[in-house]
Amino acid sequence: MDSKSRKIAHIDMDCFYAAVEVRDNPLLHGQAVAIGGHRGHRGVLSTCNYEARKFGLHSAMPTAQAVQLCPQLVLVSPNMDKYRRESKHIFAILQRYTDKIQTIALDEAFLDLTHNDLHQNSATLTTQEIQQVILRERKLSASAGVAPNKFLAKVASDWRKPAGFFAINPSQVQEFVKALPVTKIPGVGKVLAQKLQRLNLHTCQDLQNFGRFPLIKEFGNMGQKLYDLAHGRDDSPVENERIAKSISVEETFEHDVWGTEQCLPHLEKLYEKLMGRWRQSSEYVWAKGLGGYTLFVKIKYSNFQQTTIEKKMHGIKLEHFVELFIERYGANPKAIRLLGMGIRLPEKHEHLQLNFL
Ligand code: TTP
Ligand code: MG
Repeated sequence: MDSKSRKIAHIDMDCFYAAVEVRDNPLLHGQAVAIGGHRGHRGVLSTCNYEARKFGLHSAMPTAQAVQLCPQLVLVSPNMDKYRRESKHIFAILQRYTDKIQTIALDEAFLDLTHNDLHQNSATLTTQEIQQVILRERKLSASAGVAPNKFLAKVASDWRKPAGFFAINPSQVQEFVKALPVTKIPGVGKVLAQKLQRLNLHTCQDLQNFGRFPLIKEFGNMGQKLYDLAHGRDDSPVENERIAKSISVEETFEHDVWGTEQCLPHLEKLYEKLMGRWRQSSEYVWAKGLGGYTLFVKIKYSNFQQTTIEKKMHGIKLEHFVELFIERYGANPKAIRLLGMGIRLPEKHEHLQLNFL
C-alpha cells in the first residue's frame, strides 16, 4: 500500500425510511411501499422500497404519478422521530469501529479506516462486519463501499445496491474511473450534466482527455474539481462535524434593569427567542431524546462585571432559566445591563454515547 493511501468507507442504508417501516410492520413485508403523502394528495415520495422501484418509482416522484405506475403501492406517512432514533442506533454501531466518522445524512456516513486494527487492517472485512452487525442488530440492510477517498467510496457504496459491497483498491482507480459516467461526480446536477453532454463529455475518461485548462475555461473552479475527480483524486478528509458548542441569545438593555420582577419579562422574551433558534437548529435533531441539557444564564452588571451560571436540567423550560437566574442574582441584586441564556451542546458523538453507551 502506498504510505499516503487512505482507506475510506461509505455506508448508506437501503431505502432507509421505507426499510424501517417494513421492518416494523409485518403486513408490509413483500409489498411495494413508499413513504409520502396520502393518495390523492399533492406531494412527492420521500423514498420507496426496492419492490416499488421495480415499477420505476423513486424519491421525489409525485405521489399521484407513483400510484398510477404502481396501483397496489402502500403509502406510509413519514415518522421522522422514528428515523432519527434509528439513525442514532446505526451511528452508535459505526462508533464501535472508529471515531473518525462524518455523518452526511440520517442514513449515510463516511468512516476513515486507514488506521484500524481490526481484521489485520482490512477495511473491506471491517466494513463488511459493520454491514452484518447493522443487519443483525437493527434488522436493516446497508450498502457499503471502500476506496482510497470519499468520492470513490460513495460511488462504490452505490455500485451494488441494495445490501451490496464494492471496493476500489488504489491500483484499480485509474481503470475504474475511465468508464465512470460524469453524472456520478458529486456536484454534477442536471444543468451541469446537460452542459457536459453538449460538449460530448460523458465519462471521466472524456473529462481527462478534454484537459484541465479547457475545463477550467468552461467551468471555472468547478472545472478544476471535475478534472481532479475524473482522475479519481479527492483529498477531502473525513471530518467529524464540529457543531456549535451552544445556542444562546442575549439582550443588552437601553436602560439598566434592577430586581427580579423587572428581569422576569426579559427572561420570558429571551426564552421565546431561544426556543425559536433551538427548533431551527440542526442540533435540535441530534439532541432530541437526550436525557439532560446543560442550560445557562448570563448576567452582566452595569459595572461590566459578568457572571454565568449553568446546570444540567431535564428539558428546556422557562422555569429552569428563572431558577438559575434567581439562584445567582437573588443573593446579590444589582443593576443589570445585559441578560443572556442558552443551551450548551455536547458534540454530536457525545449525544450518541449518552444515549447508548
Ligand atoms: P437516500 O439514501 O438517498 O435514499 P434511500 O436510503 O431511501 O434509498 P437508497 O437505497 O437508494 O439509499 O436517502 C435517505 C433517506 O432520506 C430516504 O430514505 C428518505 C429521505 N429522502 C427524502 O426524504 N427525499 C429525497 O428526495 C431523498 C433522495 C431522500
Ligand atoms: Mg440510503
